[in-house]
Amino acid sequence: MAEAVLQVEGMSCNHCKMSVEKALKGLAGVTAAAVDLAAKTARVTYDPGKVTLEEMKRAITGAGYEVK
Ligand SMILES: [Cu+2]
Repeated sequence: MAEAVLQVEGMSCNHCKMSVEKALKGLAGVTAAAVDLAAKTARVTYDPGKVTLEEMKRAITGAGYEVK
């Protein structure tokens, strides 16, 4: 398992936090996703053999947020 911290822009409330976490957890290979609203980060635990950072970024962008 690997861990990554993504910088996510555009999250303003708890709903945003849940949307981003849900988008990440919907990816095969992501085992955990935790958003810190104040820090604007998403900490992701994932299997690098199953999912890439690019795919995570695309999932977040697809949910309507921006990854820095
Ligand atoms: Cu929101």
